Amino acid sequence: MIRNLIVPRVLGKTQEDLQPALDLLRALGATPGHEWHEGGAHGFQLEAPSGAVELIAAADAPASDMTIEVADADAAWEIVKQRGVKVLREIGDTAYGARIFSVEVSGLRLALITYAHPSDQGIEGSLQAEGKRFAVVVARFNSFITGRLLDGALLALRQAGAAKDDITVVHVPGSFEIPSAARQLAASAKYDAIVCIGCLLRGGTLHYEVIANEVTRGVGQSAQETGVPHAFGVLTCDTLEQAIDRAGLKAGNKGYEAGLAAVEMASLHSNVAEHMAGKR
Ligand code: DLZ
Repeated sequence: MIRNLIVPRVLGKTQEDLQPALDLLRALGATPGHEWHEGGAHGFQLEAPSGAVELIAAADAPASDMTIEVADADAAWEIVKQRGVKVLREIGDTAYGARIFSVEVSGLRLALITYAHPSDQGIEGSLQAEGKRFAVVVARFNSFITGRLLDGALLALRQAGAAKDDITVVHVPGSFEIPSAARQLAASAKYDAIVCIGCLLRGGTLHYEVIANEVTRGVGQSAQETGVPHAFGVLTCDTLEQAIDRAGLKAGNKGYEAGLAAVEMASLHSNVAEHMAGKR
């Protein structure tokens, strides 16, 4: 039975040919998935929270190779403009109430669409991190894994537009120490979101359960009591192999996902505050 629908697009012969499209899609929030490099050929899968293949019967062929639904087309438009990507169609409204624009990158024609104005669907955060400040708390224990998670988190924050100087990385000995450092940072009121990164490997001891419970509870408590969003990028794995898989070597990088979650929650936090103040 079908497990995944993969639509391959050949964008050139070298990695440089596809790099602009890869960079843009990552900047828009696509999660890096499986990638391969063999005999001078390269493949990069990009994942999204959901995907669909649309089969169309119509007199006119669609003017794009791929349609990407985004939470906020205007925010995506800003990202595209900042990167100087070739615009095929300026942003505008459709007859069916959507916001849409299209661009061409690496020869790929992309249509970006938001089906209804966000205010019609409720309040959402966007993946725009400009002007927002982040702290990343990372455990040194199992640093082979946490280093990769940290790289993923920093990549997500930077791709979303966070300035280098607006990101503070704090190192702690192990996952058990994450909540207290996260709490101190959150309480300083200097950060819009905190990203927590660690790796717990079961190893057959009770200690694992104790630390796993404590770090989860402590991070949640810090978020609730300070009101500052905390993204949870702490892996709890039975084996090192599982941790390697989740640290970007095979299927995704949980640090990257936590970075994106922090960006979205920082944005959501502002949007909800604006809504409460009657501005939205
Ligand atoms: C002690 C310990 C153990 C057994 N396992 C892990 C682990 O898998 N991942 C992790 O991040 N930290 C571990 N630690 C260290 C504790 O988190 C903590 O740093 C020490 O108990 C000192 O307080």
